[in-house]
Amino acid sequence: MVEAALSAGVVGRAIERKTLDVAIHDLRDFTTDRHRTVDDVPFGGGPGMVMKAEPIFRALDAIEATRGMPLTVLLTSPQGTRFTQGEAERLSTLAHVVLLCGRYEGVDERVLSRVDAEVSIGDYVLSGGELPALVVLDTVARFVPGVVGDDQSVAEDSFSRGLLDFPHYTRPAEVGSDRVPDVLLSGNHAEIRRWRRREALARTLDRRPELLETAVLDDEEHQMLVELQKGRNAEARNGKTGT
Ligand code: JD8
Repeated sequence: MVEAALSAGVVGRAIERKTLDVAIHDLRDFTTDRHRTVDDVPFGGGPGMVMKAEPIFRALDAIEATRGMPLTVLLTSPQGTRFTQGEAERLSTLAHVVLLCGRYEGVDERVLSRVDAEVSIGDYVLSGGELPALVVLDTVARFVPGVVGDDQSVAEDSFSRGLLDFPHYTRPAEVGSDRVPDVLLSGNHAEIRRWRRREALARTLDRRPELLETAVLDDEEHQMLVELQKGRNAEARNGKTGT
């Protein structure tokens, strides 16, 4: 599952080019019994199985020995603190990060003695930590210089600015009767930039208003936001009175 995901796309190509160094480790390779057992029944009883601590400790020891310190260990878990764009940027500056993925009901609590942080990608239940680990890796990798072809586009990525993205269009200029906004065909790049900033603000106000509390806006964007809010308030009033 992890190998397949890492062979594709921007991150896959960065690994091929050696811009990113990613290794996958199978916890079963760090077991000592004939059945390569990584899980066991929970103390105290109950349904499901728990990941054993020792294979995880042996795997971390081996990674430390072969790849060296300093090493930051993250455990993907529904109990983790929410993984964000800001956290991804911070992780991208670290020399070496281990993403520990569990399965079953989770890992033996004593594994946490070797874990620097528990991260969750969101409030929904997945069946294991591999998809979250891939999400974290993909997001962090984009901040590593050279992974994304255009550094400019990383800096402008919508969540790095704290806003939703503006609408995108490509050819043809007309699909049925649905036309691309004239401004995008105008060749007026100052106008296009202004339109995109206003659209990004309008969408954020409409769909994710809480993002505006922490978004970094310049004076012109603040002014745009004030105008958009006036427009919305007017609409709300007219809605009430039926005008
Ligand atoms: C790691 C095992 C499955 C979780 C019983 C289903 C992250 N945002 C997230 N949602 N789910 C996970 C996640 C789920 C995991 C493991 C991460 C290891 N499971 C368990 C508890 C309930 N099963 C996650 N990050």
